[in-house]
Amino acid sequence: SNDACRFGDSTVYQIYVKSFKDSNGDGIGDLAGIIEKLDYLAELGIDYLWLTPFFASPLHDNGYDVSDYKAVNPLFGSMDDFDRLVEGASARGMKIMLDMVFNHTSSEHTWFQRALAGDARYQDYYIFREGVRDEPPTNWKSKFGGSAWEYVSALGRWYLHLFDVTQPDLNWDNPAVRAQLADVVRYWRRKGVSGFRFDVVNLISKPRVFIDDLKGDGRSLYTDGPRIHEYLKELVATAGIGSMITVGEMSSTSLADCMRYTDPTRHELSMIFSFHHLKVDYKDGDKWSLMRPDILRFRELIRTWQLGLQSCGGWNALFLGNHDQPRPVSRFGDDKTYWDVSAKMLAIFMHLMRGTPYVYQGEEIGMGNPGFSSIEQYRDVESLNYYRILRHRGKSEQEALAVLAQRSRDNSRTPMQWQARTQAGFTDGTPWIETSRDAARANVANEIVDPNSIWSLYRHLIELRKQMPLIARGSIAFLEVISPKVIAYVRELDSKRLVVLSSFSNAVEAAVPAGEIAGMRLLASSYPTDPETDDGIVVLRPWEGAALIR
Ligand code: TEU
Ligand code: CA
Repeated sequence: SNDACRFGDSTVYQIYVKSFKDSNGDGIGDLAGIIEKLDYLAELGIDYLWLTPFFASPLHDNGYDVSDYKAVNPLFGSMDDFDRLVEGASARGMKIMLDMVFNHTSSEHTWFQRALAGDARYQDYYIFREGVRDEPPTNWKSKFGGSAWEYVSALGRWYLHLFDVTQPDLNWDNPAVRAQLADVVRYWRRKGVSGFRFDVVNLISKPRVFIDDLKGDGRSLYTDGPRIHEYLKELVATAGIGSMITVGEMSSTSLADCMRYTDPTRHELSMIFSFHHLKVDYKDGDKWSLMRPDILRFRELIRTWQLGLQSCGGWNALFLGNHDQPRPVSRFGDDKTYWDVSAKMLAIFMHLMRGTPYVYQGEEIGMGNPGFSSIEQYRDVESLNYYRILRHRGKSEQEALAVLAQRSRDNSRTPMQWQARTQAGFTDGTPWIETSRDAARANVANEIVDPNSIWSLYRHLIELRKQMPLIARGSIAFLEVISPKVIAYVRELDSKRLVVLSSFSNAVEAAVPAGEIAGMRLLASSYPTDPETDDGIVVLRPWEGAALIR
């Protein structure tokens, strides 16, 4: 079935609050800064703003370590700022989505502090195991490096942290925990929030018994766990958010589970983020081993997930980047010779698929990786940990830095580039992380006035989705292609047909028989002219992305 998701004509914009706009010169983006830019976001045509966590936090993981779910971190502003933001967005027809980090809290959360002080009730909020030092309960690894267990000598117990040691995992098998978290969602819903993103939500249901993972780091034992579907359904029902936009971040998930998460008849979530299509440049599955993206695999994963979720009426969140990923134009495009052409191809490819597109701040102006070359430039806990691990594994300083320059999460966390001036117009002070040097070519001020800019194409694509039911709710199928560097898909609704051709190549590539696009009109392209044909074959120019309609 092609049942339309209620959010098929919407586009979400992800704001990494710390790096979007600083209003008071302390070098840290804030809520008041977002308010200053609401007109900008409305002009781009955005429907939902997803804000990364701005709650009380010691910021060991930039806010994904929450110490009070109902308080605003004073570094980012006040509750009053938040209320003004909701109002200002609503006055411009935009809605707010918040990021709920419910797999873990900060170790500074009062629940964890009470647990550490010996309160049994709060110890049951987390995952503590009796044991002796040097013998962790299992061999599981933290996603940020090292063991997933930390020993607390005073208690003679270990606690589980799938992320940083300052991010203890919550015990969702405790009904009191589930009630507390549903209460947090209700709190923000009452404050005028219209949707939610749930951080690593498929990791919340841990196995009944904790055993060693003989083949890996533990993820096969705790991912999409035994009661995950039950817990999601319960959370959505008790928080009363079943009609809202909800997106689950699904770490190392399976298609079968994502079909269940988004099948509308199951009342779990409206859509999911999965990451398999982004791991196609991990050599042997290792994020820290470099390889060029394998486009054949990428195509196969996109196809499988698009068709899989279509088959059950489920729904994909469409994205190529976020605050944890390198910049798409540097990773899947060519940020040097074909900078704007390849950024435009990626935009067309992503925006016209079946799903709801998510634009990560700066993507709409083609921001690339900043090319950091010294460890002092990095801020992210994961990058700093892995720098040490890579050095320990015998990599030279230069080699370790070359890996970080491609893989660090800080690649996408540099300040948003508003203008071609000092600190790209992000702050009047010193930013918390260095501004990229590509602000001269990639910035809002220049692109917003140029009808041929990357930005103008994003605006066009966002508008098309609202105007054309074919894009919002048409079916999708994939065409056979000649070159392994080309992806071709077709959207159909009633008698309308849209063909999207995307070339992930620096060279000229043969795509499909010319008959596939005969008599069609160009709707969007990374080049100013129609695709060329040669001897009955559509031949794409370097990084050509073309959408044709009939
Ligand atoms: O990320 C979850 C996650 O597993 C990753 O994308 C993570 O960045 C990757 O595994 C590292 O290689 C979410 C948030 O988006 C991220 O910013 C947080 O750090 C993480 O959860 C913990 O809350
Ligand atoms: Ca600030």
